Amino acid sequence: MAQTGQHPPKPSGNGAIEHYDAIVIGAGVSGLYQLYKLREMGLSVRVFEDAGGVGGTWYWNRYPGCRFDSESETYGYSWSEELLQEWDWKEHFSGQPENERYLNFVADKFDLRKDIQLDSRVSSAVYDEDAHCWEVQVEGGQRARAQFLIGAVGVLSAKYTPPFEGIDSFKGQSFHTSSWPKEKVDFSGKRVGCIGTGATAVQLIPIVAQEASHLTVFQRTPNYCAPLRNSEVNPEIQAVWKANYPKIHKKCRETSAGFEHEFDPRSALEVSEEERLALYEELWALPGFTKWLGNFHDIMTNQEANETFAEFVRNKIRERVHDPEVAELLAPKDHPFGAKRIPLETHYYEAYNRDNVKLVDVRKAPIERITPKGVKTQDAEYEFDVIIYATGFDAVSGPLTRIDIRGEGGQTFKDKWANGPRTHLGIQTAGFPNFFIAASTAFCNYTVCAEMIVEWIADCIGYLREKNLSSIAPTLQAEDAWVEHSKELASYTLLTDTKSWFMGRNIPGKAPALLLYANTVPEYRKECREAAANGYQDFVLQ
Ligand code: NA7
Repeated sequence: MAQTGQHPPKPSGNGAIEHYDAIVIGAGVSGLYQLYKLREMGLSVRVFEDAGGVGGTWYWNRYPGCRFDSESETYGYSWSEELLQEWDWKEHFSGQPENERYLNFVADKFDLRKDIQLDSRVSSAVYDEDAHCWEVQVEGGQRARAQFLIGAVGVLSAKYTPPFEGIDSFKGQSFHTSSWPKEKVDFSGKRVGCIGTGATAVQLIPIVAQEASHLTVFQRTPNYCAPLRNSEVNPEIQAVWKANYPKIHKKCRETSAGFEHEFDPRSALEVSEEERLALYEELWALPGFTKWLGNFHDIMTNQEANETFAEFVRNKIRERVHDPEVAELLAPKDHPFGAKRIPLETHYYEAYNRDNVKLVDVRKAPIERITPKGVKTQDAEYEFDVIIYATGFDAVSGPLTRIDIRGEGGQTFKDKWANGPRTHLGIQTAGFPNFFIAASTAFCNYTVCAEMIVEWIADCIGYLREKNLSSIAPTLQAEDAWVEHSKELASYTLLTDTKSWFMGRNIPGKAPALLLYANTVPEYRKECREAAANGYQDFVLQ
């Protein structure tokens, strides 16, 4: 698709300070909508985007097999009926190229490009307490000021590569899945090593296995992967979606996690084993996250209930993987089902039945170093032409703490969040007035909560302008209460003891804290709505 608008050029950096009403960092799902909303309200807005194009996650993650594991019709924006009617999703779980095209289509349709400066990484943002505004510095020296600063930097955008010794010595090609090149990587005839078995690797492994001469997968922790069951969207389905979008979106706003699936109100332990297994088989045959989010409600809160499904999944793995030893290695036993993000897969387990695929257990013999030829574990050395790092992200806080953000009294955002996120509503943090985080940090179908947050921010800015107020930030008491409330909700789940990006435990040295908000979507929406409806009582307004 040819893009129709022009992006503003990046200035040399020696010019005068530019002034806007609002600066948005990031042109992904949240940033594009935030720009649209604020511009509709008459604000002058500048978006600074690190990448060479719009799309955020869907720009960067170009690795083979990258796709939604949300149903396409629920992930697309809900806020423009015209857009909904014009866009045709091709697959039930749309792939990266189509998702990137979609976000480019949105940028063109709403003439967003003229306010989005690409290749522009924000290095710092400093609050000017006298002027109640933010001064932003872009790498290269450009400076811009605005009353409002919105971090629309996503939750999984700061890639993580383990600091393996010798990592730069490797003579072959190496790629992190989240900064994959635009040009197709040709694996044919190549020996490939893939480090990691998270949701990303699970999408990529079956495809690379087909192309490469040999693939070695380095697994530290196996995951409970469930079948995606993707398919093409036929014209009849497309028509049904187009006739029913308001209903679809309403449903997503009413369910616990922002999908069309809803938990079964029964306990897994109150039904007979026969009934339980019948539901598990039924869920297993369905596409998407039904196996997680359509399951018995206590799967996520009761260890015993969880174990009934965990064992069901292990048995599915054992059925599909021919070599019993490999099957046991792939069957998770050290954490509950759903305590880590469930990867949705297509022919993942079958990849291990191929002669050209080898699974290496790096829990038993960890990776010691990267060598010029490949990967050295404690008990062997593997030679590769290509190494793929599918090693994840410094989630949620990483994208923000990598920017030098300074609030009142010169305090740094990095220090403020040193022991985990500190916000009120996940949107604002005390001592950083007029700074908003436009990213969905709820356990939620991303766009569903992101849209709500973007709208909350726009309404809040509208309120300040209407009342002629210059700044807003939550009180410390409100923030403390939110942090405690979030911790309490987390304590009712099975998430907190597992080593996952949900808890920040995938990053050595990062303080463990549940990085996502463990409430239901309707409850979270209610909390946000009430915080505004009561005249922002929990906030300091100046
Ligand atoms: P994840 O889910 O964080 O997975 C990263 C993988 O990398 C995981 O298997 C890790 O093993 C592995 N890893 C990380 N460091 C090492 C070292 N040092 N040695 C061996 N293996 C290592 O990231 P993804 O990109 O797959 O998915 C992130 C989210 O993106 C996903 O949840 C979706 O929401 C989209 P570990 O499990 O830590 O033992």
